[in-house]
Amino acid sequence: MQKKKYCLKYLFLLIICALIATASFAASSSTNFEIPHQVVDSGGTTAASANYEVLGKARDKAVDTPFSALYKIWEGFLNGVIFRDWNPPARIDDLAATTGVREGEVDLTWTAVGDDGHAGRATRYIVKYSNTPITTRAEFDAATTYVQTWTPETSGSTESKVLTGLDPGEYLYFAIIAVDESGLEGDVSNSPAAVVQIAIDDPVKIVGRIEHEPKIYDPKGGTSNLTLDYVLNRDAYVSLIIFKKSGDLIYKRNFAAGTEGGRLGMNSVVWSGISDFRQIAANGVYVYHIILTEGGQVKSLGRGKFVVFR
Ligand SMILES: [Ca+2]
Repeated sequence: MQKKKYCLKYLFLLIICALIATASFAASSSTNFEIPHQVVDSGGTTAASANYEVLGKARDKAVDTPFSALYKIWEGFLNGVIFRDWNPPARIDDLAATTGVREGEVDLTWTAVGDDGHAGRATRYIVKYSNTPITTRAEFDAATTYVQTWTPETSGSTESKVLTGLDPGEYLYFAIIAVDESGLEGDVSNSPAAVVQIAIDDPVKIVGRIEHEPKIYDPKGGTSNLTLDYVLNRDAYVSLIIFKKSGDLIYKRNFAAGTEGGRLGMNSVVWSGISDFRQIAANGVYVYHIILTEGGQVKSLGRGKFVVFR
């Protein structure tokens, strides 16, 4: 008789414990999720919606009740169901970088993406910069982090941010990844570059080196071009001059401040191999200079050599 009484006591305790366990689940799943009804397989183990995968078992038959075209699942309806977000934010593909207004600044703009692709709102951004283009995840990870605590705008909104404290005069490439609330990361954005704003009185200079292609140039009767790429740290009136190695000037072009050849940032200028005397350049070694004409002074900002061989 005494034994039976104890058994009943334990049974009663077990029932109480089970009730507490169910109640504590209800409290921990108060967030509402909307998922297409067909994804919920009552009593099943796993199903997927556009953005959420349902893991675990649906216990309650309430999930069979449609709510418009959706199931609205809220506390008490499901037991032991875990929603796993598998959809990361979309890739930002329109990031733009321009020289900022004040020393050490660069301005970035882009269109915000969402928590799930282009839907919703991402949770945070990872912003990186580097002296070389950031085109892969490995390059992104290796680049320098720009520390910020920006809150992303809703998908589709224009983001506009000023980066400060960068090294004036540097030519930097930027990239951004959006991260959602589950910690899923989108792909690396496009990687635009800009010159970091210099101090007001910093002199004009070419940032880095002048790149020219090809190294051995065949003018092909003026149908091919020698291309020179260089980065200026501000708008300036500059000229391209080309000499024969003997010292004879054969070509000169001026580029007004703010135009291709004389503008802040990357410039790309070409020479078709025709001299100012309307002759195709003869075989030999040539020297070019990018020169600055400012306040009556003429100064070389950079130079290089190439060979004509045709
Ligand atoms: Ca997501």
